[in-house]
Amino acid sequence: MKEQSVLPYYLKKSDLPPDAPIRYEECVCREGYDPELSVSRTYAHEMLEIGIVTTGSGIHRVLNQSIPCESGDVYVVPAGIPHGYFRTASSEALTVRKLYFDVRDWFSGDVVDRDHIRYAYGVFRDNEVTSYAMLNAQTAREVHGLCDAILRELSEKQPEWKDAVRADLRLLLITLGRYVSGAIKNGSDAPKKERGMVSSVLQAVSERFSDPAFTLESLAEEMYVSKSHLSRVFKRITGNSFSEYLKGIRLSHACMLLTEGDLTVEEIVGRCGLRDVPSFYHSFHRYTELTPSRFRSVYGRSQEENTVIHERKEKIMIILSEISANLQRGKAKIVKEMVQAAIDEGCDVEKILNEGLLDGMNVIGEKFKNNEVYVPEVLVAARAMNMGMQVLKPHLMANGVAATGRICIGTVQGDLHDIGKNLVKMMMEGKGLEVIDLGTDVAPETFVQTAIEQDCQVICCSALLTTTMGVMEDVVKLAEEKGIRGKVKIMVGGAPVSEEFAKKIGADCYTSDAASAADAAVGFCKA
Ligand code: B1M
Repeated sequence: MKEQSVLPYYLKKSDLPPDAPIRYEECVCREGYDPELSVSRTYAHEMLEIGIVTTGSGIHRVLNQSIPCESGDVYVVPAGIPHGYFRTASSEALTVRKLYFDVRDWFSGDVVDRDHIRYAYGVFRDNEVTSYAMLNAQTAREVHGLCDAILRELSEKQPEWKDAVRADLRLLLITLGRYVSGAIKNGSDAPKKERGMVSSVLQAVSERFSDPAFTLESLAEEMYVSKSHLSRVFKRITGNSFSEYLKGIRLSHACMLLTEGDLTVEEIVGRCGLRDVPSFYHSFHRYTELTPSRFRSVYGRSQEENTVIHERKEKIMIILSEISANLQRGKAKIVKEMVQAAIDEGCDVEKILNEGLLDGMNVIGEKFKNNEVYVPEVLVAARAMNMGMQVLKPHLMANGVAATGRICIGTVQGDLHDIGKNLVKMMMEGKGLEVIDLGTDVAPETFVQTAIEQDCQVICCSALLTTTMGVMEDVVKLAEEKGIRGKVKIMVGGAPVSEEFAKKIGADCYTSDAASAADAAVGFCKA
């Protein structure tokens, strides 16, 4: 009997910051299944999907294998694996909650590396499928607990939530990994040492499957055990022969490569540690019931799509460099048009901002410093930057989510630089904050008076000149004098400002860029 009570909810989308490394989806599944339709797929190969069946029962189809699923089951699907959930005619609606963990931005270097694959790969329960893990309701409780912890971190630990969530996600993956190992057939009865041995094998496979020289023999040698012993233990605990298991991993990786790029079969064989093309064709067909080219045509991008994507990327690169070049020449109208063109091509707005507009502004800044251009050139470049930002603004806003809070922002007294301040304002508005813009050359009294009269939770000060940074300290002091320090946070930023400086003057927070300033402000407003 499955325990449904452990699944009252999972992470709620509305509670996640917009840039959280998690995508959330709840899907009500179709009736019946059709292999041609089971194409739901984690998008990037760094993504891991965790699907929890919350109601109903049906079929989870993974790589042409059908696994009966019911409420309480948790599936861990590594990236790139085509799969789909389908309800059976007699069952109540089959609902699956899905979490996608995007590890690209989150688990760099040693933390994640291939951890998620390591832990998610190759495990099954009472089943022959080797490319996913199916966990039971008890596991769900633990997963649920960890997700709860993530949720708490998200709401309580702003702005350090990224680190906290990263740590929790890691724990989550490790927990899943433990269950993945634990879910191995008869795993719970096997001696600890043997289970440890099998975990090491699973780990080694996930790390080294692409090496054709990787075999059970070489592994046994490294582990100081006999090949036959290792093979027996592996088979007893997993129910799979090592060679079949390794082949499964290699083939599932081949599936991913087939669907995601335009590599030739020879290249794919090379990258998956497979022996040769003819044996690949043979095994692939046995594994998926499709030929590689049929698999690619069903699940992957067509040649035309790949060409279109490639051409689009190139076109976007050209537009971005045009934006940068025209901004440097102060061609505001062209910059505006180019920004719109980049948007029309589907380019990410942050990419347009960073690799187009800010890139151009940085070049101008450098030239200004080296006396290669002078104030008039910088002014026209700044105008072009502002025009470009105006086009981006509604798109940055559309990316945001509703958040409540009111802040006031300005560039401090004596300072007329407003591009960075405007960017911060835009990002904050994009996150749903109400932003009162005090403009440039703002006196400490204006900041503090506005915060009192308009009931702001945060005062944001921007400064670009070393000579005007000191005004920020006056803002902090005045806020103290007026008795609002307990309820109003003060954030500072701008090129010459630093964390150390912020601490020294008693500000609450320093951030180096507009996006993290907006994150921090949302955190303060929620607190
Ligand atoms: Co002036 N300027 N400028 N300038 N200018 C700098 C800042 C300078 C570094 C150039 C240089 O010498 N290399 C230098 C300052 C040296 C210093 O003190 N350390 C300088 C100088 C000396 C001057 C004048 C004194 C020049 C003169 O007249 N001889 C003069 C001062 C005028 C005044 O303010 N009283 C002056 C004038 C101007 C213009 C008017 C011509 C123009 C400003 C136009 C405008 O803003 N509307 C201008 C510009 C454009 C620049 C540079 C080239 C570009 C600044 C910019 O907009 N960057 C700049 C050189 C450079 O930075 N490379 C320079 C793009 C913008 C997006 O970045 O503002 O840093 P930034 O914002 C960043 C982060 O800092 C952060 O988020 C943004 C990115 O995401 N951020 C925050 C900003 N505020 C934040 C607040 C936060 C958090 C993050 O929380 C509250």
